[in-house]
Amino acid sequence: MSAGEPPVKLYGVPFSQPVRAVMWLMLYKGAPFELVLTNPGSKGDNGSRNPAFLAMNPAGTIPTLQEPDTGFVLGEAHAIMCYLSNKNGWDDVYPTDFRQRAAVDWYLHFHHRNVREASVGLVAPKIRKDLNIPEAMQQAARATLTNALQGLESGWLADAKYLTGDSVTLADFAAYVEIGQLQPGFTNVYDFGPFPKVQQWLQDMQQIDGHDDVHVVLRNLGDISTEAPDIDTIKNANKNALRALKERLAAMVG
Ligand SMILES: N[C@@H](CCC(=O)N[C@@H](CS)C(=O)NCC(=O)O)C(=O)O
Repeated sequence: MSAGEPPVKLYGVPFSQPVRAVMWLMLYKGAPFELVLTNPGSKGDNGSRNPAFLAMNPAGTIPTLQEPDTGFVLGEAHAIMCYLSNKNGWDDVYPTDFRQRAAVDWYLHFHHRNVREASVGLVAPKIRKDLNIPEAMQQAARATLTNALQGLESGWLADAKYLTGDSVTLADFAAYVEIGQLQPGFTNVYDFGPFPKVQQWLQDMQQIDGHDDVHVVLRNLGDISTEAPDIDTIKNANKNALRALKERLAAMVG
């Protein structure tokens, strides 16, 4: 962001994995933003399926980015992260060397029907009961996730600290918000025992600036492995997450 530019608006909620990926990137890079609370799937005033929101993003999903000065709107977390990196010259997380960049893009494309299944199979069924995700779909999603983790263990992370090499990139932020949410300490709904390299990567990612700020929501939600959280726990997790975020953003601009 250049001096004098108003902070971008980011539509979303801290519970959303792809929203967390974008927020984490922005905190990591010290780029201020305004989080515009938008309830995923709701047709209400602040909902992502409200006609006003659909006019902005026809897919009706969060995150959505809007630049107040230019009116430019963009959906899809990975498109948003690439755009911000291009615009701001964040070449460390989205390298300009075309092969290194392609390696990041490779993971970002792979993510959608593979690692993203973590939410469909393990987290959403407990938190978003309204989605009524069929048991067969949950099982298929869990199997897909396990295959993807095997790919990370024996491929992407076999000889590298991060997914595409020795330094953190957009690929890591995107992957962690899905995989990391399953850890003990957060929802605790997956056994990472067979994946030591993935476990080490998870630990390394916890050291990346901004991790704690965007994960307050999961820290507060706690272990959901045996029982789905009640509505008060969900509300409090959200409230505390927003407070933490507000504090971090205030410290950044102040
Ligand atoms: N591929 C999209 C996925 C976005 C997505 O699924 N967002 C969910 C919240 S985590 C959402 O907005 N759901 C509302 C809906 O589909 O109605 C991205 O990465 O941005």
